[in-house]
Amino acid sequence: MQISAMPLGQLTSWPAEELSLSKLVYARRIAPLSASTFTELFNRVVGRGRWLKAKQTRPLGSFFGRFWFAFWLLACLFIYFGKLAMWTHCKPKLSNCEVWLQSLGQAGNQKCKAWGKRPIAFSKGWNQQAEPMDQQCSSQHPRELFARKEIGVFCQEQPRIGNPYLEDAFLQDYLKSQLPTEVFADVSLDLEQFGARVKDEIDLLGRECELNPPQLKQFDAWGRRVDEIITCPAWKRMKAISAEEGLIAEAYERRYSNWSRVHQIAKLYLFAPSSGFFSCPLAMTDGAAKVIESLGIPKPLKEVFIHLTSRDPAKFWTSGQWMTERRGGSDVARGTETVALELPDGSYSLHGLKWFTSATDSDITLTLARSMTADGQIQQGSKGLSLFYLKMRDEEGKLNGIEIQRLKDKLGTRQLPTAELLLNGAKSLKISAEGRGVASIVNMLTISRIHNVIGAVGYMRRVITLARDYATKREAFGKPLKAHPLHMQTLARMEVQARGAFLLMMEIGKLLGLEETKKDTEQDQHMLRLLTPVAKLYTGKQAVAVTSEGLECFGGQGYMEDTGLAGILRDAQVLTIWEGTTNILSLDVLRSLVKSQGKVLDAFFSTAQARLKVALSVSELEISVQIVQNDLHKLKQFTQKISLKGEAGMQLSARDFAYALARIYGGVLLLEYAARPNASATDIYTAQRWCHQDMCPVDSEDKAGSYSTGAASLDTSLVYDKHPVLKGRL
Ligand code: UCC
Repeated sequence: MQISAMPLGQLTSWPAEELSLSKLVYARRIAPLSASTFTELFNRVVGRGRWLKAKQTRPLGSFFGRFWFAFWLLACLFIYFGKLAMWTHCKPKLSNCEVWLQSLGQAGNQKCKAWGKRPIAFSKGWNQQAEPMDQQCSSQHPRELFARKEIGVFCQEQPRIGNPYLEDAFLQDYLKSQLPTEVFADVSLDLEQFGARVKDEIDLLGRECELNPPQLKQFDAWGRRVDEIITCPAWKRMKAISAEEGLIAEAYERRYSNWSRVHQIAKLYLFAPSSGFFSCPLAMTDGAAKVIESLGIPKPLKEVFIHLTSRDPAKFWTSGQWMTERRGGSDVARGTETVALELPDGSYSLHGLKWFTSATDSDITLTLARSMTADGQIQQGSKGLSLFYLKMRDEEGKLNGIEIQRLKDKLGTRQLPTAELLLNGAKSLKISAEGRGVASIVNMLTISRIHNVIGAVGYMRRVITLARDYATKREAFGKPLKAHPLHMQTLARMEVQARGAFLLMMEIGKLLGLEETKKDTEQDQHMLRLLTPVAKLYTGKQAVAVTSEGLECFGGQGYMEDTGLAGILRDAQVLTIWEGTTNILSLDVLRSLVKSQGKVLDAFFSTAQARLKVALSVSELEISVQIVQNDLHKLKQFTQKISLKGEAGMQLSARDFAYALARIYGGVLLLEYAARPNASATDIYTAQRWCHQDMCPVDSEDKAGSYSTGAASLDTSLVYDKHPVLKGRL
């Protein structure tokens, strides 16, 4: 009789000769037997049953019986002690084990079977707690333990963020050292509460935005053109949160006078890396509010300004910034083809194609176009461009003479609806003087470039926070990563970069706050003009370098999309591109020099020297101060030498020149910060490490001949080595 066909209830009534250990064990596996039934049957088989009987009847023929008995006994012992060993081995380790491998959006496919239990609470974001492993361990039926073999018992604990304000000692100390006491008390409380919201709510929403990118629905079911951008609920929630938290309002209410910008920037810095790139529409919204304010809030824009700076989610509007057309994202003056036809009521109808428009679900936008005269004439170049304001949709929700051609397929920032738009009679208002479009929109550019800096520093901080946490959880070569000095050195270098970038960001925030409350000096104005492109280009590049280094800190997991880590690098890459590439911003630094007739540089040198003097009072900083002073001297000499060659002659060195400004000023800020009365040994060490890099690359490259006569043509020959272009064939 087959055991599988045998009713289990009849097992006890079976004659002992027909029972065997294998049948018994099999019976136990397919259905639980009570302990007493099992013992009775076992005794029958092993004790008084078949084996004894066989011994009496076939004393020599019992060999196979003994063999099977010994085999099954050993097997049972092996299984029992194996289980015990595994349980004692893994239980303490797994008690904190969370589900690193459980995939976002792929529940059921990648299940952590650490203690044999398959379904584990599926988490979409970094912060959702997976079920603690010891609970899983204790509730398992023994037969499920075998399932564990499929993936083993180890699950890496995942890196997490806590409250980003409370985890950021440098931010807290900085604010405490800079803000007036009562302002600090308010701001600190607000940031702590906001930090908790970032950790518990915003970060998860940000991840949801990443997993549910926007979609374009061009037609409805009946063939009507609708051009609807469908965004996920989390994206919409970000808009409401931005209003509630006053992420734009704070800067324009100015309740802390010139410190309001510092407060807003600190908040945006906590927000940006968790925001699912809602930081982008906020950057443009801030920029639009700034443009409108700098125009004196003209009557037709009064309501718009109220919406842009509202704390009420129902009233809050976001703005776009449409500058890029097919001919140019950098060379806006020559690349803009869009024309504006004046209508009888004084408004304008826009016609053109905008090639990249970010956050195209915004409520309003600012854009550039060329006014066309009644006889169809338009003026080319920068002087032909004016600035226009328009609403995306009319009161009924219909698009305002706009067709959404497609959404852009991007490397990163996939959370963000970036579109290609056809303007086919979009009704708009001209808000700048005729031909002053670029000069007017640069107010917006300045603000969105500052937001770019905030995003860059925010991403650096985020990847370091995660890597730092991971270094306590991940073991390699018998100890946690944090016990490996080489790993700590790598993280420390990232930290130094992030701190220098942070001080550049906050310095700009301070200067902007002074400008907006009319407390600034002429020197401050020059510094703001100069430092904005310098910080944008430098921190953008460093964000890519630091996030790339940061991904390495997680090994292969850093390269995985479902960990959420890979997206940090993809997203950071945009920071060097939009709002002006590194070279365009280097040229903007030159523009600021030329336009101010060198006054921005005078302001730079005198401010740097004055601030360095403060640092000289601390003996540990002496050598570093000397390094920076030497570099300042070299930079000054280089400037005098190169200025003789004129603007064109300076272009070849523009990037290295901007880097020198960034590194030297970063050094000045770190040294001054490290020299304050309550500075820590870490502050001093940070300043020393920063000053250890090549602070004045423009000097070293000059000495290496990079800007010499012939260097440009040698560069071209190198790039087009044996290429037809060098032989004039292309
Ligand atoms: O739109 C984009 C994406 C939006 C998303 C933003 C989110 C970021 C936040 C991230 C958060 C994490 S990307 C597209 C951005 N496009 C650009 O950045 C354009 C890049 N190109 C430039 O910057 C060029 O250098 C241009 C467009 C400024 C060059 O134009 P022109 O007309 O050739 O330049 P001109 O003739 O030198 O300057 C025209 C006027 C002059 O003033 P006037 O006429 O009074 O002499 C300049 O002094 O504009 C003035 N000007 C400036 N003023 C030019 N640049 C500046 C400046 N930076 N600051 C002050």
